[in-house]
Order: sequence, then C-alpha cells, then structure tokens
Amino acid sequence: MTRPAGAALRRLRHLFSQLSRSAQLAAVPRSTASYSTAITSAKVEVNGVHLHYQQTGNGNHVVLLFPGMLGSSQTDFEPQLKYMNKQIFTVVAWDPRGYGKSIPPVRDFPPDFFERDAKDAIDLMQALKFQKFSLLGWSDGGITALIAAAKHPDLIHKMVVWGANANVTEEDMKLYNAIRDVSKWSEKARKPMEEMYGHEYFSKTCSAWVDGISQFMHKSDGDICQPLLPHIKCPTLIIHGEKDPLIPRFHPEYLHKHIKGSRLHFMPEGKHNLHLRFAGEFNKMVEDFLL
Ligand code: TYC
Repeated sequence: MTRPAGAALRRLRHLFSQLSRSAQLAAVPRSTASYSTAITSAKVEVNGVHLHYQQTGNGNHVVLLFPGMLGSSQTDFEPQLKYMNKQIFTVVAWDPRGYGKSIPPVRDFPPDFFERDAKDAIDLMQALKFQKFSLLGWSDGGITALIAAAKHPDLIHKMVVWGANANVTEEDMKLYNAIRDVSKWSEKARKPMEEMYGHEYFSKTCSAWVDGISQFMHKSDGDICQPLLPHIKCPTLIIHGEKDPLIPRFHPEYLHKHIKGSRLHFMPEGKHNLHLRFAGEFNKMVEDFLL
C-alpha cells in the first residue's frame, strides 16, 4: 500500500527532527555549587588515534558518556556535562574516532566498528587512569557501551543505555535508508552537524553509516551484539522514549530480557533525544540509579 505523499512527508520530517541534538537547557535547574564546574577539553593518543574528550566534576564516581551516530561530546551531551552533580561524579564524554573533534582519521565503518569503538573507549579510560567507571550510552553509543560492558565486566560499575538496539531488522533498515540523504533532514537536526563537520564530511559519513549499519542485515537475525548481552554483569538501566519513532519498542524489551537483572524504564513523552529534551528528568533518574 502506498501512503499519500503528504503523510509520507510528514512522517519523514518527524523522523529527521528526532536526530536533532538541540537541548532545552532552560528547563534544567542551575547548580549553585562553589566547587569547580569547569568543563575541560583535551586529546589523548589511544590505539594510534588522537581521541578528543571533555571532562568535568571532581566526584569519585566516574562516568563515561557515549554519543550517537556522527555524534560528539559537544553535540550530544551539553546538559549532562553542565548539570550532572559535580561533587559526586567525574563526567567524561568522548568523541569516537572520525566523529566530533577526533578527526583525523576520517570515519569508516568496517564490520567490527562497534567493537573498535568499545575498545577505544575502554583504552581511553585506561589512558586517563580511571580504574572503574559507569557507562551512559545513547543510541549507537548505547550499543558500544553494551559491548564494552560485556567484554570488561570487571571494569564497569553501572550502565545506562537509551535508544539502543542489539540487532537490525527489516523495519530498522527502512528507517536507516530514510535518513541517508541529509538534504532531507530538518534544519534543526542538520545545523549542528554541518557546523561540526561541514556539509561534505557530514553527508558522506551519514551515507557511510547507513552502509555500515546495513552490514548487520547479512548476519543471522541481523545480529549486532546479541550473544554478548548475557556477559553483562553490571546493574543496567534501559530507558525508552515511548514516542521514539527511530527505535521500535521491541529493541529495549529485547535488551531487558537478555541483560540479567536489568531495569526498563519508559518515558511516555520521550522521543529519541529524550536526554536533551527532558534533561532535568533524565539527569535525576540517571543520578539516582548510579548512586
Ligand atoms: N542509532 C542512531 C544514533 O546513534 C539513530 C538512529 C536510529 C538512526 C534508528 C536511524 O533508523 C534509525 N543516533
């Protein structure tokens, strides 16, 4: 059945607006603390590349934030870096290789790109001399966090993932292909990406990402990291926005079923970028879970 053109267009616009990284910071209470709230930015050499990260806070509980596809610490985590409790947490947000300010190298998508990111993330934390830490992963960053936690259970304290999926289905493939052409993205979603990357790098990398994620369709059950889930040992919170048009509900339900002892929390009004749109509520829920 073909949809009427107007409805299809509206649906596409709705999808693209989900990739918007703009946060509504006014809704988040400001900290009145007297300790340092500075956010520092640095690069460190890990596995032959110079990985960029931002860091803030003086707390004993170290948290690593993983951005989504084409994402970075700057585009994806402003309200977390600004407003998570800096006395309790030390927050590190990293740019995976080829994303954000971790360029060069140019981003590529070999079949093991999630594993490569997971190894880079763990090795970055070792380079920064953090012994044990928690993970917060959004979307593709959630997949990377799941893999890192499964492969290094001894290093990970707790984990929160949202907008993540452990496999790729036909339904997902349709959604991926719909976002390939960045000229069709909404202005709001496209702007921070074009500012970060310039039009050409952004459009090429988005198309390369769609090819990269499509590789999993050739694997049995579209597997990305399904067999690894039982190896996750840390307390895990899975958050799902009930209005997320990019991630069908069966994905968080699958994660919940296969990660032992995990908790699944639904945000009724949440869409894909729920940590930006509802930053205050998100930060509080995550902090309560991590404590
Ligand atoms: N995984 C993507 C991210 O990291 C988001 C996304 C999900 C894009 C599903 C398209 O069909 C899609 N932000």
